[in-house]
Amino acid sequence: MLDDTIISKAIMDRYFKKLMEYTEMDVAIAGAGPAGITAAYYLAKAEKKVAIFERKLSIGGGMWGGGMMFNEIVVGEEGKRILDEFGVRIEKYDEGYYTADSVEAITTIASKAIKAGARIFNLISVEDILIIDGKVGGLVLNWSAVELANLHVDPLTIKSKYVIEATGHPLEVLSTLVRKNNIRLFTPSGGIEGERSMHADIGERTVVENTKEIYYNLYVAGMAANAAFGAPRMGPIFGGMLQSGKRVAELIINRLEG
Ligand code: 48H
Repeated sequence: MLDDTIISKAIMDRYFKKLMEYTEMDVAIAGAGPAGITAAYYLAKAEKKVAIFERKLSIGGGMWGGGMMFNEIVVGEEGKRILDEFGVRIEKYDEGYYTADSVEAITTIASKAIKAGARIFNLISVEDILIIDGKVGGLVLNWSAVELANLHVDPLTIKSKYVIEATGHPLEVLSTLVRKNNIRLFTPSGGIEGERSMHADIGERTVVENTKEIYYNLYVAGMAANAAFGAPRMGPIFGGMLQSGKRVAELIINRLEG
């Protein structure tokens, strides 16, 4: 006969063991969209200890919805190479334009990241950032339910050598960092430059260029990178998100191993 309390104990035991293991790590990522998950995959593949904290019940950010809820995504040549590496099926649409089923894309990328050793903690919101000696040193976390219910419950903190801000358009981690601390970011104005209107070609290119360290030990990736550095959005072409995730992983691996 099944014992109900063994089921409860198994979940609590296993979950808290998992969470305890990730109180300190190499890289903590805010946001499990395509950029954050791709970054986690490449970091885990390089045997770095990495976890993603995602506010929502579901992972995948804006990728599920393709464009206007049509669940197909478009990628260019470089995005195609990354999707090939993940084993996502793609179809050529035109010269330099490829499509993939957005559900297949995000589930496959997430599965590869987790199997490579990355951990994803869903239902946890990043509400603040840990600063140690003037540098980013980790994330301040709370249950998303606490945030949603607007309860007065204090958060918990984890430490990481590097943090990746991959929360997409709203740029939540960076906005909090700027709002609460009198600091200058590594941007031209020293502040958040802000996202510009649509231009797929420029947006796709700049999202990779803008993937970099924006404050000591804090990197921006994905849509957050363009929002931070004042570059355009690019619509439902997702190759730049994948390239940005790969790029941020490479930059941090070099720092960790350099
Ligand atoms: C924990 C959080 C918090 C928080 C947010 O929006 P995303 O999909 O981000 P990217 O950069 O991987 O991909 C962007 C892409 O989806 C997109 O929007 C594009 C290409 N837009 C172009 C256009 O023109 O519109 O994922 C971010 C994730 C989401 O799952 C959020 O729930 C999560 O971050 N998140 N998680 N703590 N404070 N804030």
